[in-house]
Amino acid sequence: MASLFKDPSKISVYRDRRFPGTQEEFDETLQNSTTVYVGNMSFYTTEEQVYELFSRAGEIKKIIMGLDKNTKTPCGFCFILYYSREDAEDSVKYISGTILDDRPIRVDFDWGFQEGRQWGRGKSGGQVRDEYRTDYDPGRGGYGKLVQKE
Ligand code: GTA
Repeated sequence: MASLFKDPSKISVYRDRRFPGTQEEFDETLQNSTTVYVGNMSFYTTEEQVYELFSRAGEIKKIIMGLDKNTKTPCGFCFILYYSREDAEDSVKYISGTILDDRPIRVDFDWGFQEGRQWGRGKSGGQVRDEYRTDYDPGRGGYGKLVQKE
């Protein structure tokens, strides 16, 4: 069956500022990658829960939990490395938007895990977008980090 993800411009809206290559190289890497990124996770979701849900799309090689660089605790995202491209595509197609720990999670293709990418890049140590949040989100430590500082 033809892949649903032939058009690289539609494959992911996220562009990692730290990818060491051109846009063309980034797009090509995404087309072939067997790694996915999972966002909007609860801080309390465990690696075991992630394994249980994501192994429905295929055999998992490795899970890397995203961590706050100061506290070293989960900060709401992770990377999942599959063995096969087809399983990674199924994960994006069927698991993205489903509910994990009462939250709709987002599954996105990723260019590949590198040491260092597990850490939140926000000034506070967590994820960047978490700092700008103005809502109260109990699954993510209450208010966003910038609001908490006010
Ligand atoms: N494959 O969607 C993704 C994705 N995200 C969101 C993060 N990662 C992702 N990977 C894929 N798809 O390894 C990866 C990163 C890194 C790890 C942690 O997760 O590659 P991060 O979330 O802490 O930081 O990364 P990231 O990704 O660099 O920041 P983000 O959230 O995209 O923000 C980008 C820029 O927009 C920043 O300059 C920030 O200042 C600005 N920004 C973000 N949100 C807001 C907002 N609400 N208001 C104003 N500015 C904002």
